[in-house]
Amino acid sequence: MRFLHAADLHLDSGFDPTAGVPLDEARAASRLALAHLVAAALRERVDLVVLGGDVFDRSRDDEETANFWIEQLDRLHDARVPVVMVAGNHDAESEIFGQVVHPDGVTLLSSLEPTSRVLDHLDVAVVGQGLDEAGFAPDGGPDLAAGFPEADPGLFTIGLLHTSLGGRKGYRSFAPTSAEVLRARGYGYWALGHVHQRGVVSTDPWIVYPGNVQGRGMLETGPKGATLVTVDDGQGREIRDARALELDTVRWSICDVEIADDAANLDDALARIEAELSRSMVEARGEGPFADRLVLARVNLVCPPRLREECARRESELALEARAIADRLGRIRVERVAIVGPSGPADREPLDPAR
Ligand SMILES: [Mn+2]
Repeated sequence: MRFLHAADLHLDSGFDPTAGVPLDEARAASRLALAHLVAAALRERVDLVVLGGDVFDRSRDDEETANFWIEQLDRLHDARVPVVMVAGNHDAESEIFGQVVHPDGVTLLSSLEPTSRVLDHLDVAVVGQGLDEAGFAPDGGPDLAAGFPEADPGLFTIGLLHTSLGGRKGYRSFAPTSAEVLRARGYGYWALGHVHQRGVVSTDPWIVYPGNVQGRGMLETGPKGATLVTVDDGQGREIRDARALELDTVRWSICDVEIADDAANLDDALARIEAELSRSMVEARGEGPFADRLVLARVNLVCPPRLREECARRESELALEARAIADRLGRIRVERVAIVGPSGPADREPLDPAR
């Protein structure tokens, strides 16, 4: 049995406006990521897709967003791939999300109480509860997972929850809980959503944040996509593999370019910028439709104190030169050149109200 776990699609969300990417291009990226998610489900012949919330993005969604969403679900429906999902905090705030009539085979689990969708042909149960207004209390509302039923020993059970667990820097608290509470349910896999950074919280049982499908700014750098999970069909129903798929079409990247302590001046900075930009392009390269993925790079120029003055004086000139280098290299753009001290930028993960 194979299933695809994704979350935080934030359909039609824009990018960080300071990046200078036109809004329609940014919206196109979030839609393409969903199209790629569906294509991956079909290509990998998965038996099930589970979505951990924040499909919609509240601020920008409209009827067009809903139409695109349904179109993509129809592709899964036509291939008889069931979808089970819960509402995230952004879905809960979205007016249009509540009005969507989902195609057959798509189950939106209740936000009022924990419910299950049993897939008899797979011997699988998906148990979950979405977020609603109660989750918007300052403390993130109740521990929803604590109220989930214990696993049916005859089924492989997947828990579905949009949560910040014990709290996560940069994220609002929702459905707070702990790995211990999740473990006590006896499920085979916990499909979480909300934290945009991919992470495996535990492998006993598997508790996974797949991360968002498309990064939206410099707080969301690196590969983005979904998690493809393979479960042994024999006794024990062990998880054989939980693999990250890269599905993003625009890759956010931070390039640290260090200027040597003993450098006489900034003359070799440009060569180093070019090397770093090339490296991040190679890192972002994928296969097929991802071969020419666009990279949006921030260059952090790490300047020794002795050269800070020269760095500051030449900041805009360096930015122009870095942009010219990027143009020459190909599918990469420089969002900004920032002069930082040897200790690096102060804080890369402030609270992002867009999450
Ligand atoms: Mn969220």
